[in-house]
Amino acid sequence: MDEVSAEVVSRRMDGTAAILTISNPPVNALSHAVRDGLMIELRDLRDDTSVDAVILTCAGRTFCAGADISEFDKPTRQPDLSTLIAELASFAKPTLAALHGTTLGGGLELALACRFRVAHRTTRLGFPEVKLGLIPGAGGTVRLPRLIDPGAALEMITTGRLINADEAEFMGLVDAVTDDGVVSAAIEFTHEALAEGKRSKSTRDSGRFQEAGIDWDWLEQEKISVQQKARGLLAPVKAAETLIAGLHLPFEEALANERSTFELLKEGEQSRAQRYLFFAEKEAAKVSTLPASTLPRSIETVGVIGAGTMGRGIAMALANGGISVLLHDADRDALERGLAGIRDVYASSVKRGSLNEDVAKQRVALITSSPNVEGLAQCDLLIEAAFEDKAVKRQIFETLNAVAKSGAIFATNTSYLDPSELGLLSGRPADMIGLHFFSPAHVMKLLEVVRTPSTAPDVVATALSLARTIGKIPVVVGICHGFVGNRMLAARTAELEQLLLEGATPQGVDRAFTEFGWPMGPFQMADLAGLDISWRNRRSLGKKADIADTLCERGQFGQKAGMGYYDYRAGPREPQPNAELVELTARLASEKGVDRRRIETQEICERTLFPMVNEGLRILDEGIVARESDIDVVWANGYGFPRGKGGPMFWARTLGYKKVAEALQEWHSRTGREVFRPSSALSALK
Ligand code: T1G
Repeated sequence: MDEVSAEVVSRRMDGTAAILTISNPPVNALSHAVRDGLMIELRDLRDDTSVDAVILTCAGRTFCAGADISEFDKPTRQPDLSTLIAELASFAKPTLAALHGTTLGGGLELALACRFRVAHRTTRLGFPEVKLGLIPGAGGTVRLPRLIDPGAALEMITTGRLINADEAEFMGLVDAVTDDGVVSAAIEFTHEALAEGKRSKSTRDSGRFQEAGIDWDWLEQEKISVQQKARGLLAPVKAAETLIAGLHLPFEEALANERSTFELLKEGEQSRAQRYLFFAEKEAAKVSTLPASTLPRSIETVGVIGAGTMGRGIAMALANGGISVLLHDADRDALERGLAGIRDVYASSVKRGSLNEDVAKQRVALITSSPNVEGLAQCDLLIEAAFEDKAVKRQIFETLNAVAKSGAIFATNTSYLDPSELGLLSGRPADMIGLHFFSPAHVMKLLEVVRTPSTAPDVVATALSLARTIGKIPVVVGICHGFVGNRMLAARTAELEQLLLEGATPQGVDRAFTEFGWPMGPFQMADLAGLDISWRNRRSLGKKADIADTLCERGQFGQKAGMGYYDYRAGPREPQPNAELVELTARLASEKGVDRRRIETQEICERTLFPMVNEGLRILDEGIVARESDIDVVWANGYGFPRGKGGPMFWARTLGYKKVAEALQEWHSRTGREVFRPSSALSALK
């Protein structure tokens, strides 16, 4: 055993049971040193007659959280995980995994190779590989459906959903759950297993899988459902196909089939993009300019000012993270509507089965309300989520300055206003920060943390700590109009009207976007959000958009009005072409002397996505973000940029910035429109 391996795997005896402890912080990833150390121990223990059982456990906060993702771009060093797992699975003497924390991916595969599994009640288990563009590659798709219901196995592996220990015990994935020390529980379980000659349900099967109870038709239906929801992502589909194929194959062939599919995906662009995003999200939460000694302030109670859509969503996001919330709105009716709306959201989650009823009650109980500002005096953080109007926000912060306790943090959820200005108006510029949530705020992962030049370091640290607590992915951004996401969204949107005038249709543009992998296209999104919001924004800035303005003047505000870019009179889920829009665009094109023609998908993507990449490079060049990858984190978590493409900047790099620059230069020469002028940053890159 080499020096490193000896450190990461240790052995102690408890009677005749050997306890192997892995210690590879922070998450006990199954890096080479761990695999090497375990293999040496197992080979030593295999024939040791003084040892009659082996228990695997981990030090620190979690059992193995998977393979070491950082090793995937390097040559695999032996023993690889499959070899180690085969060694463990072939042990004649009882083997047990003592689970705690987040037992994930390869860590769960290691546990599946053991005869038994004992878990602490707080353990969460899952196969998140599909989120990395992968499938389990060390037996997960083969052993799991042989241990638990194959349908449940397929759902776990194709969604990457984590389950808790009780659910795992119910499914037969773990054999015992304990509220005490998991190693001592495992030792006790070992003694029982040895005494009773307890046999586990074997996950091995030398012949074809002949389990009569399997509903093969249902599994095939589930696979089709996975394909329909995959939106171009390969991993979930391959996971379903591999799991089902593996049930028809002899065990070893099934393992080989799984491994070859895993290796193919690992080398593919989608997994590279998704693994890039995984690390980019971790990086985005690190702010190198914060002094190392900076500590976050304690946040016990948060005041949310404004009980509208955003205020309700923010209140729920905080309650979902276990934080007490005081929802304030001077308008009592608005406050009542806000609370009723929150209760409805939780009730529908419980009804859908996506939220436990007791948990929902706990979260609702965390949200109190008051129409009086005095109630905000004890809040540690006050988040303004009022109407997007400077005068309204100014009045709110002046009031907060009068009632809030010293050291309270002020945050604004503004999308476009300058938090620096609001900080000065509040009288507490050092305590002011922007916390830009994305609607629906209790669902969307992204949180743009807008740092002003006056924001104190510990206020930034507090925002990052809060994001982690409530399960948000923070990106620290500087100040410009629209910060990062909305500023680039404006660049992506700039050509949409011109495309309609030149002959494109909302359906054609939206189809180009969904074929690219977006959850929906820009016109569907506009109709869903409501055209009146951007109409009000345009008028406040003195800007015009002939087509959108005309639709709004006609009261065609989108889905909520039954008409927008689409006609929803047949039902919100059956949008039809808006015949009046067809007539309007043809008339406007004629008036403007615009020749109409068929516009292909590639042109639609170039004229919308290349300008947003160009704007992203300007944003990076201006220092609004610390890293190019921060921009990808914004777009993957706030705007649905397809994760299989890594984000706008990763995608553009994969295409080649030279190609992007040349295409923009061509469109700029052809049209003269500013949106196509290549930024100096882009020109420097090509
Ligand atoms: N490999 C390498 N580093 C990892 C890692 C991993 N699997 N998981 C976490 N880290 C790093 C992370 O980058 C961060 O580093 C630090 O650990 C703390 O993470 C063969 C192929 C476990 C729930 O996908 O979901 O097994 O920033 O801040 O919020 O079939 O990390 O401190 O330098 O996220 O408490 C499958 C991914 C791999 C799990 C903990 N496993 N990790 O969350 O801490 S593929 C995963 C997570 C696989 C097999 C397949 C979370 C966590 P740094 P953190 P956390």
